[in-house]
Amino acid sequence: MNKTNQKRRRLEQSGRGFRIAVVVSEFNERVTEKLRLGALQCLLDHGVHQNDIRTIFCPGAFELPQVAAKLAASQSWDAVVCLGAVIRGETPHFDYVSKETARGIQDVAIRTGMPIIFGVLTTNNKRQALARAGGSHGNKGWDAALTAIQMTHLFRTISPKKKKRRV
Ligand code: INI
Repeated sequence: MNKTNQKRRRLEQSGRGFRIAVVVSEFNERVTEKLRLGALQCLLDHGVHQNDIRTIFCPGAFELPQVAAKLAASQSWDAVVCLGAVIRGETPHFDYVSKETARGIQDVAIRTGMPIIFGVLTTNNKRQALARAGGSHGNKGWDAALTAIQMTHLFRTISPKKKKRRV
């Protein structure tokens, strides 16, 4: 499968009117740029207006939760999509970065009650990462953006905006 004939999961639900922030780690940029493009395409394909999408770049995956926390605090977004690629090297560094990134992102999500989506690849090598960034295993950036739309719908179902009571 390549970029053009990939089967992509889609939603019936639209993302029209949703405001979505996408945070992209620049470490392993060759991979994360492809994740970014996948996420952007998914949002546009689901009706999110390009003016309602903001992309922010950060140095590495470890910084993703910090940026997500700032964005959540601004209360300007329905969801934040975090994109990164942590690739195993020769030292235990991979374990610290990958675990703390995952923990940090979930921490922000639970603490803020906002959908903060984990679109971070954690792979043994660059080949595996590229396969998941628009290659034979799909595009996890696309999947993360889809999850953001799903979670925004879900949260609106759980906590609908209160209607004004008539007097
Ligand atoms: N950051 C990544 O996003 N991916 C990696 O594979 C990676 N490795 O392997 O080192 C990485 N390290 C940098 C880290 O995310 C921080 O930017 C850095 O430690 C400064 O806080």
